[in-house]
Amino acid sequence: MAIERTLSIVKPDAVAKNVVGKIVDRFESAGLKVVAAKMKQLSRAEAEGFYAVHAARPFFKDLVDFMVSGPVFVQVLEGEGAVLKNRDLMGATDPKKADKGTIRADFAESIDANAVHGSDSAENAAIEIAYFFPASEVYGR
Ligand code: RTP
Ligand code: MG
Repeated sequence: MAIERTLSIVKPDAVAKNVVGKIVDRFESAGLKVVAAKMKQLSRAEAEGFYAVHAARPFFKDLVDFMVSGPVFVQVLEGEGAVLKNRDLMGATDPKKADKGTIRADFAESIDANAVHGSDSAENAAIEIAYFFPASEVYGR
Protein backbone atom coordinates (compact mmCIF):
# COMPACT_ATOMS: atom_id res chain seq x y z
CA MET A 1 0.00 0.00 0.00
CA ALA A 2 1.21 3.49 -0.78
CA ILE A 3 2.53 5.96 1.78
CA GLU A 4 -0.13 8.65 2.12
CA ARG A 5 -0.80 11.77 4.14
CA THR A 6 -4.09 12.73 5.73
CA LEU A 7 -5.39 15.70 7.72
CA SER A 8 -6.54 15.00 11.26
CA ILE A 9 -8.24 17.49 13.57
CA VAL A 10 -8.76 16.91 17.28
CA LYS A 11 -11.99 18.89 17.67
CA PRO A 12 -12.82 21.40 20.47
CA ASP A 13 -14.63 18.84 22.68
CA ALA A 14 -11.59 16.54 22.84
CA VAL A 15 -9.15 19.43 23.34
CA ALA A 16 -11.34 20.68 26.22
CA LYS A 17 -11.38 17.16 27.72
CA ASN A 18 -7.56 17.13 27.71
CA VAL A 19 -7.25 13.97 25.63
CA VAL A 20 -5.11 15.28 22.74
CA GLY A 21 -2.20 13.06 23.77
CA LYS A 22 -4.37 9.97 24.19
CA ILE A 23 -5.78 10.50 20.68
CA VAL A 24 -2.36 11.11 19.12
CA ASP A 25 -1.19 7.89 20.80
CA ARG A 26 -3.88 5.95 18.90
CA PHE A 27 -2.41 7.18 15.61
CA GLU A 28 1.21 6.57 16.58
CA SER A 29 0.43 3.11 17.96
CA ALA A 30 -1.18 2.22 14.62
CA GLY A 31 1.96 3.19 12.72
CA LEU A 32 0.98 6.68 11.59
CA LYS A 33 3.55 9.44 12.04
CA VAL A 34 2.79 13.05 13.00
CA VAL A 35 4.59 15.12 10.33
CA ALA A 36 2.94 18.52 11.07
CA ALA A 37 0.90 19.83 14.01
CA LYS A 38 -0.41 23.01 15.61
CA MET A 39 -3.15 24.31 17.88
CA LYS A 40 -5.47 26.84 16.34
CA GLN A 41 -8.63 28.78 17.18
CA LEU A 42 -10.60 28.68 13.92
CA SER A 43 -12.43 31.80 12.80
CA ARG A 44 -15.98 31.34 11.46
CA ALA A 45 -14.67 31.98 7.94
CA GLU A 46 -11.98 29.30 8.36
CA ALA A 47 -14.46 26.73 9.69
CA GLU A 48 -17.01 27.53 6.97
CA GLY A 49 -14.32 27.27 4.29
CA PHE A 50 -13.01 23.99 5.66
CA TYR A 51 -16.48 22.38 5.68
CA ALA A 52 -17.73 24.21 2.55
CA VAL A 53 -18.80 20.88 1.02
CA HIS A 54 -21.50 20.71 3.74
CA ALA A 55 -22.69 24.35 3.33
CA ALA A 56 -26.18 23.36 2.13
CA ARG A 57 -26.74 20.71 4.84
CA PRO A 58 -29.15 21.35 7.74
CA PHE A 59 -26.42 20.69 10.31
CA PHE A 60 -23.96 23.22 8.80
CA LYS A 61 -24.54 26.05 11.30
CA ASP A 62 -24.27 23.69 14.28
CA LEU A 63 -21.10 22.22 12.78
CA VAL A 64 -19.48 25.66 12.36
CA ASP A 65 -20.66 26.83 15.83
CA PHE A 66 -19.06 23.75 17.32
CA MET A 67 -15.79 23.99 15.37
CA VAL A 68 -15.22 27.59 16.58
CA SER A 69 -16.25 26.86 20.20
CA GLY A 70 -12.63 26.40 21.28
CA PRO A 71 -9.16 25.67 19.92
CA VAL A 72 -8.51 22.61 17.77
CA PHE A 73 -5.36 20.51 17.33
CA VAL A 74 -4.62 20.13 13.63
CA GLN A 75 -2.12 17.56 12.41
CA VAL A 76 -0.87 15.81 9.31
CA LEU A 77 -0.48 12.04 9.66
CA GLU A 78 1.73 10.03 7.30
CA GLY A 79 1.94 6.31 6.72
CA GLU A 80 0.78 3.33 4.68
CA GLY A 81 -2.85 3.84 3.68
CA ALA A 82 -3.06 6.80 6.08
CA VAL A 83 -6.46 8.07 4.86
CA LEU A 84 -8.35 4.83 5.47
CA LYS A 85 -6.32 3.87 8.51
CA ASN A 86 -7.22 7.19 10.18
CA ARG A 87 -10.92 6.75 9.31
CA ASP A 88 -10.85 3.24 10.78
CA LEU A 89 -9.22 4.48 13.99
CA MET A 90 -11.80 7.32 14.25
CA GLY A 91 -14.92 5.16 13.93
CA ALA A 92 -18.36 6.15 12.65
CA THR A 93 -19.45 9.82 12.57
CA ASP A 94 -22.09 9.15 15.26
CA PRO A 95 -20.25 7.82 18.33
CA LYS A 96 -23.32 5.73 19.24
CA LYS A 97 -22.67 3.77 16.01
CA ALA A 98 -18.87 3.70 16.30
CA ASP A 99 -17.15 0.33 16.81
CA LYS A 100 -15.77 -0.44 20.26
CA GLY A 101 -12.20 0.75 20.72
CA THR A 102 -12.41 3.51 18.14
CA ILE A 103 -11.57 7.11 19.04
CA ARG A 104 -15.16 8.30 18.67
CA ALA A 105 -16.54 5.40 20.72
CA ASP A 106 -14.08 6.15 23.51
CA PHE A 107 -13.88 9.97 23.50
CA ALA A 108 -16.85 11.50 21.61
CA GLU A 109 -20.08 12.80 23.14
CA SER A 110 -22.46 13.14 20.19
CA ILE A 111 -22.66 13.39 16.41
CA ASP A 112 -21.80 17.11 16.75
CA ALA A 113 -19.10 16.86 19.42
CA ASN A 114 -17.43 13.84 17.86
CA ALA A 115 -13.78 14.36 18.89
CA VAL A 116 -11.98 14.09 15.56
CA HIS A 117 -12.03 14.92 11.87
CA GLY A 118 -10.23 12.91 9.23
CA SER A 119 -9.93 13.43 5.47
CA ASP A 120 -12.21 11.08 3.53
CA SER A 121 -10.02 10.60 0.41
CA ALA A 122 -6.45 11.16 -0.74
CA GLU A 123 -7.67 13.98 -3.00
CA ASN A 124 -9.42 15.77 -0.14
CA ALA A 125 -6.47 15.13 2.14
CA ALA A 126 -4.19 17.11 -0.17
CA ILE A 127 -6.67 20.00 -0.26
CA GLU A 128 -7.23 19.95 3.52
CA ILE A 129 -3.51 19.74 4.35
CA ALA A 130 -2.83 22.77 2.13
CA TYR A 131 -5.71 24.60 3.88
CA PHE A 132 -3.78 24.55 7.17
CA PHE A 133 -0.09 23.97 6.41
CA PRO A 134 2.35 25.44 3.88
CA ALA A 135 4.63 22.72 2.47
CA SER A 136 7.52 24.13 4.54
CA GLU A 137 5.69 23.15 7.78
CA VAL A 138 5.20 19.48 6.84
CA TYR A 139 8.16 17.31 7.88
CA GLY A 140 7.43 14.01 6.14
CA ARG A 141 9.61 11.74 4.05
P1 RTP B 1 -15.55 14.79 9.65
O1 RTP B 1 -15.67 15.36 8.26
O2 RTP B 1 -15.66 15.83 10.73
O3 RTP B 1 -14.32 13.92 9.78
O4 RTP B 1 -16.77 13.77 9.92
P2 RTP B 1 -17.31 12.65 8.94
O5 RTP B 1 -16.52 12.62 7.67
O6 RTP B 1 -17.39 11.39 9.74
O7 RTP B 1 -18.78 13.19 8.66
P3 RTP B 1 -19.29 14.22 7.54
O8 RTP B 1 -20.43 13.59 6.84
O9 RTP B 1 -18.15 14.74 6.73
O10 RTP B 1 -19.89 15.40 8.43
C1 RTP B 1 -19.06 16.40 9.00
C2 RTP B 1 -19.47 16.64 10.43
O11 RTP B 1 -20.79 17.19 10.44
C3 RTP B 1 -21.50 16.69 11.55
N1 RTP B 1 -22.71 15.99 11.11
N2 RTP B 1 -23.85 16.12 11.69
N3 RTP B 1 -26.58 15.89 12.41
C4 RTP B 1 -26.12 15.20 11.38
O12 RTP B 1 -26.81 14.45 10.73
C5 RTP B 1 -24.73 15.35 11.05
N4 RTP B 1 -24.11 14.74 10.04
C6 RTP B 1 -22.83 15.15 10.09
C7 RTP B 1 -20.61 15.73 12.29
O13 RTP B 1 -20.07 16.41 13.41
C8 RTP B 1 -19.56 15.39 11.27
O14 RTP B 1 -18.34 15.07 11.91
MG1 MG C 1 -16.15 14.32 6.52
